[in-house]
Amino acid sequence: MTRKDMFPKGFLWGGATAANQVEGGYLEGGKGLTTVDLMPTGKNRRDILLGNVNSFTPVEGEFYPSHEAIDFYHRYKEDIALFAEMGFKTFRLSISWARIYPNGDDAQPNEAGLQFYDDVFDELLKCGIEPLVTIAHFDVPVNLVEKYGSWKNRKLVELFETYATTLFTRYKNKVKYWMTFNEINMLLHLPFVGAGLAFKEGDNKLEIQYQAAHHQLVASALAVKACHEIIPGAMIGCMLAAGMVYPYTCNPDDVFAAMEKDRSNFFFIDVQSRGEYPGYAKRFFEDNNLSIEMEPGDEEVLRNHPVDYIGFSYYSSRATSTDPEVLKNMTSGNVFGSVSNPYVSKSEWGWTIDPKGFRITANQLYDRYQKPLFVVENGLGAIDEVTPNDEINDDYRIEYLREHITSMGEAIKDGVEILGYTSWGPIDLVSASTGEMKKRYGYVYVDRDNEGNGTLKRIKKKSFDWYKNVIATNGEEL
Ligand code: BGP
Repeated sequence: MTRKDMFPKGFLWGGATAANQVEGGYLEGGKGLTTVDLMPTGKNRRDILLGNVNSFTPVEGEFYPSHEAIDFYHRYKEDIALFAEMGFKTFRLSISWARIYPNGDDAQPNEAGLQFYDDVFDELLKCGIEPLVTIAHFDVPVNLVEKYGSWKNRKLVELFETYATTLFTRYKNKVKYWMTFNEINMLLHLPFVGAGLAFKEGDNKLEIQYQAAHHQLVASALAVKACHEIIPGAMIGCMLAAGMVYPYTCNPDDVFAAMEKDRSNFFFIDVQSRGEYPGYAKRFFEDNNLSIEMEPGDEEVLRNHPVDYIGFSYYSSRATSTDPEVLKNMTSGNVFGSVSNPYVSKSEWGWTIDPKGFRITANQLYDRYQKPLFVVENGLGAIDEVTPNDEINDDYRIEYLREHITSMGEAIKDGVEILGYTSWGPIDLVSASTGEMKKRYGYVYVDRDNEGNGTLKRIKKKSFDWYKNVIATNGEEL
């Protein structure tokens, strides 16, 4: 398929990862334990992600996939060479807070951790790949959870500001594109993942979540401020787990319910981009008797330091209804439960596949914020088979990506400004929701299974050459 001039010159094609899902080396180079290091595979995982955490050290008999992940910590040169071969213009990675501040509240940063990312950035820049850095992608140093209760405590704002400032100062000559919190709305859905929140019996969970949200929002604005002060010309964005919520019918009750669901996600970006709490959020706090502590000066910080661009992930659209019968028929979609939509298909993990929804979502975000967007995650998690000749014929992945990239191109034609596209997991990595390895997103296969067996060998899939050509033709050939 050929598409002429759909993507602007300089469009940033690439791939996206997160420290905890690729690095491994979980206690190497002075790194401290993070929340993700306590998330096992298997039946106990879900409960922990939701914030029911019984142990702040790894438990004997459990398997923790982040501890070794795909060993990017030792193999980053080999992996970056593969990204360079595909022609990546950018590579999205996150920095592990606990590599820089092992306990989160140390007086001095850990030089070995800082040096590791210096080395990674140097390797990327040597290959002509622009780093795109997420400051916090689902990991909080465990010490901060135990000592302060993580993001529910105001103290985290100051500690995060110190951490972010350390990064800007150290990497100011190497990194121009930044993002504060990955999928900031995740803290409402998987609180231990999004904000390191571990609950006790009797806790008012909703209030704690929104208190943590307020702290992250202020911390994010302070990071924007510091970034602009320290790195002139840098761009720093927010990051939303996006995906429009469709009303199941045109019954106004369904339409309103869908709008409310959308707003529960937009809430974060409304604050980060428009710089103030929206009226509907104030009403929500009142209706639910939530009292959120804010300090004098917070409003001003939020107002004065909005983000430069809107980063978002898109995997699926969602749907909702007010009809109890319809609500019985649910499906997943990146932990956002959704009513099953009869007009679209689903992945092997039940995630809705809706390329048109991508165009709709991009338009919706641009209409709302009028700021450049950056698609920083999109992709298909699927089971891959390796043939005896070491081939992986992942046509299903190519098809998913082709349709989504086409839809993104349509959004650009609609007038939406998009800076770039980094598909999720250009190399197979650990799944955030399930901890599995067999849920694969990569153009590059990694020989490792759910139990941690395998040689970690990298093998190019069929999609590798396909994506290489997409980049080489700037999206003209899909
Ligand atoms: C997003 C996260 C990523 C990533 C992706 C795919 O929510 O930002 O970290 O994992 O989803 O999800 P999963 O790994 O559960 O398939």
